[in-house]
Amino acid sequence: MAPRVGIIMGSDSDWPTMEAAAVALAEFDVPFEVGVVSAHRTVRKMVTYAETAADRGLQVIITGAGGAAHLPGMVAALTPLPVIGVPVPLKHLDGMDSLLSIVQMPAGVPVATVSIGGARNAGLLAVRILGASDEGLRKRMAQFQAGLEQLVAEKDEALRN
Ligand code: RP5
Repeated sequence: MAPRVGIIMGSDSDWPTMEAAAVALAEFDVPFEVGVVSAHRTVRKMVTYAETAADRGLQVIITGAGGAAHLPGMVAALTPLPVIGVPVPLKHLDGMDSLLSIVQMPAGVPVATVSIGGARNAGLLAVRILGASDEGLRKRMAQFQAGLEQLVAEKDEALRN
């Protein structure tokens, strides 16, 4: 199946954080591709990736980067597709540098920024975006949400017994 979501990250060192996005997409059987694309070390690759993504059939791009995390914003500037940004926490500054580098975009160039290290939510958000025009996925997301509610009810019950 052709990938509908692209997961890219600035370095292979981001993968332990970003893997959760892939896991979430796999749970919903959404085909995806994964790659390392750096805004600083592989500038031309980044431009080509972002500029060709829509024509290649991608519908959402999940981007993760740490530190001076310019990848999400640059990709958003180069593609009309929705871009989700994952601030990857590094050794210093607890990921605040990554978050602030990604979240404060200028008007006109949105990046849907999730929490520091929040790659699972990035995957789930991509499913929701696809689900807006895919009834099957939308129903599965509703079931997933019902499952969360059920889980909390069971934990609540267990606490009181
Ligand atoms: C960023 O620099 C990457 O996204 C990564 O989070 C960080 C460090 O990269 P490495 O030095 O581990 O390759 O561009």
